[in-house]
Parts: sequence; C-alpha cells; structure tokens
Amino acid sequence: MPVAISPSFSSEPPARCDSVWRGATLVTMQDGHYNLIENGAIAVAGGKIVWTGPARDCPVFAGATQHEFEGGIITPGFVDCHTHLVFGGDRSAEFEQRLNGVSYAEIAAGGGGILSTVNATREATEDELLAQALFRLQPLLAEGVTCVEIKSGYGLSVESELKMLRVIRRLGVMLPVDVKSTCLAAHALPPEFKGCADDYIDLICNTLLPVVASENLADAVDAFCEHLAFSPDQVERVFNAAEALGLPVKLHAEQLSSLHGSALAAKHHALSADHLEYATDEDAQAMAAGGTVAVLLPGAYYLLRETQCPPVEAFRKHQVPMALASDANPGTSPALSLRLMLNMGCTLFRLTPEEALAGITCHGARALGLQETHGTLEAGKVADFIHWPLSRPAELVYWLGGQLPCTVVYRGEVRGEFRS
Ligand code: DI6
Ligand code: FE
Repeated sequence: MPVAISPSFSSEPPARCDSVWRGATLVTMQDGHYNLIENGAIAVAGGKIVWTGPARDCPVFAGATQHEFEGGIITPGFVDCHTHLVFGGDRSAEFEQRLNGVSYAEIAAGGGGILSTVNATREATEDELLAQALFRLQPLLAEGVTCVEIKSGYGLSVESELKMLRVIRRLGVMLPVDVKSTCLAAHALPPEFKGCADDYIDLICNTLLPVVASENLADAVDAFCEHLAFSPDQVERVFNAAEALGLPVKLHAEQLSSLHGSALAAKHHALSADHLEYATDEDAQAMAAGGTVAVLLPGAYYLLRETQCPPVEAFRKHQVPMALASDANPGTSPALSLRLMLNMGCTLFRLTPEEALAGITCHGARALGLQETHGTLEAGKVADFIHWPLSRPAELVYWLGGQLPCTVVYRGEVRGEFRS
C-alpha cells in the first residue's frame, strides 16, 4: 500500500515562489510508487518544484499566484522515452495490403517495409519531415507528454541521418516539450551497403558519430541488435565509438530472438535496453548490475501479434526499473497514445497500474538519464505536471480511449492545448 509521505523541499524551505497549485491529490511517483499526498500542494519557482506536501502544511508565499483545483489528481508530466516520430510517409497502405492477403515477402520484394520509409525519409526535405513530426506529436502532447525521446534511423546515410537529427533538435526548440535526441544510424542496413554491413558500421563510427557529437545533435546512441539488423560485435563497435565521444548508449535488444544484446548493453552501462521479449533471467541480472532500464514496448508486441512476453517477473526479482513507451514508428507501432500503452502494458504484459505509471514517469526519465530532474513530483525537479479530473491513478490505465480533459503545466506554466 502506498503511504502518505512528508513534505519535500530541497534544503531550507524556499524563500521565493512564483505559483502554488493545490486542491488535488498528488501522485508523486517517488521511488516508483504512487506515494499519494491527499489534498496536496506544489510550489513552483523559476520553472522548478520548490515544495510539495499536504496543502495545510504549505508555507505562506507572499506574492505567489494561487491556483486552486477542485479535486482530481496530479501526476508528473509523462515521459515517452522511445519513439521514432520523425520519418517520411507512412505505411498504412502496406498494413492494408497485408490484411488483404499480400504476404510480407511480396511487400518487401516490391520495395516495402522499413526501406520504403528510408526512401521516403531520404526524399523529404527537413521542413517536410518537421511538419509531419509536428502533426504526430500533437496527440502525445494532448495526453500530457512533457518529455519525449526521438530517434533517427530512417536516413541511413551521413547526410540523411544528420537531417533527421536536425529536425529532432528543431522540434525541441519549437514546442513546449523537452526533446531528447538519439542517433539510431545502426537501425537497418542501407541498400547500398548490401553484403557489407561492417563497412556501414565503419561509416557510422568513423564519419557520422564524430559529426553528430561535434554538432551536439544527439544525447545518446542506439542500435538494433538482431539477426536481420546488426550483430553483437557490430553493436559493440558502435558503443565503443559512442563512448569515446562521451555519448551514452541504448539498445533495441531481444525483440525477435535472443542474442544477449541486453547483457552487452548492460556491460556498457547503457541507459536502457528496449523491447526485450526474448530476454532471459541472466540478461535481467546483468541489466540490474549495469544500471540499465528495461524499456517495454507493448505497441510493437501487439502489432506483430507476438506471443512471447518480456520477462517482467525477472525484472521485478532483480529490481530492474521498467519503463514503458510508445515506440511510435511507421512499421511496427503506429502508436500515438501513451495512455493506450499504459493499458497494454497491464493487459498484455501483466504490469500493475502502479508499475505502468512509473514506466512513463520516473523510470521513463531514468531511461533517458533524467532521473535527477524529471519523472516525480518533488522539490528540485522541473515543474512538469498534469492535473486530471479523476479520483484514482488506476483510472489513467483503465479507460480505453475517450478524451480525458487535463491541465498540463510545463516548466511551471500552463501549457496551451494540443489536439488529440
Ligand atoms: N524495432 C521495431 O519494431 C522497429 N525498429 C526496430 O528496431 C521497426 C521499424 C519499422 O518497421 O519502421
Ligand atoms: Fe524502436
């Protein structure tokens, strides 16, 4: 059972405060639990939380703007820690073809699959990619996402990967949301490198990543470790190059088969290993030792009609923090709702609603290296939070669809509305 927790403030009670928000139950998510504060208050200064606790204990802050809610709950802003939201075109035509009986092999032979997205992304201008990504980000923001990670990985050439990463950086400047950028050049083998995967890895390590680092275009480096993508040896070369440039790593691992990429990621103290349907107990143990978060992606599991679940029980046993994300991408997870992922994480992977909510708040933040600044309601964190007209946090997980009106506060200010 969650217990009521005492007020939090950084050291001394704060001298200055811009605004106070009260009248709702705080779902603080400290230590990965609901940790409710009934009739709570949040004090904000300079875009950061400076005090939380029961409203009756809130210090008097002269001159602060007072915001009163009439009930409801307040959660931390949502963190979507794994997306591929920047890409050209979409693959709805292929989705329809498959359901009309055309085989995956026939679609691939006709230039479909991931390479069709690569072609559309290469052909698109930076502004076109930006406009399409803005459109896809709207529903996530409407649901209360205040921090999102976006990967490259559909350019697969130096020029097109840099183009994608510049678009990702521009989204972070244009929108009231924190955007973390990840270079996923090792996502698939570009057609011009057919039969020469090691040469493509050389290009990533020796040419692309140094430019990415010097132009500060990425916050992390990711790769896809799978038979149909890159081997553990190739992934390790990318990791070594990233580390030499001071960039943290992440990995798509154990999605379709077991290559122990997650243990490799853990050896490199990766921020996260993601997908993990085929991970083993030993992989989970290695992840615990490496401080690597398990990012679970039920959207791709669902769309691929996968039947093997990630080893949630092993993650619990070894205390590996579990994050949950949309994996929004045109092929395997055209998912633009993190709330739907909350529900799928519970119904498909048997997470508890509390674990699912931790997955898109504090553990999602940890998967991005943001555990000191994001993901919980406590003094010292950014003032990103969402007010919901609900009585219990499990309701966020329970409803399938329908619009839940909410007020989103980003960096201490009410954020304008986005269309869902
Ligand atoms: N795993 C996935 O599910 C996506 N990428 C990856 O590494 C698929 C991306 C796509 O089909 O466009
Ligand atoms: Fe992915």
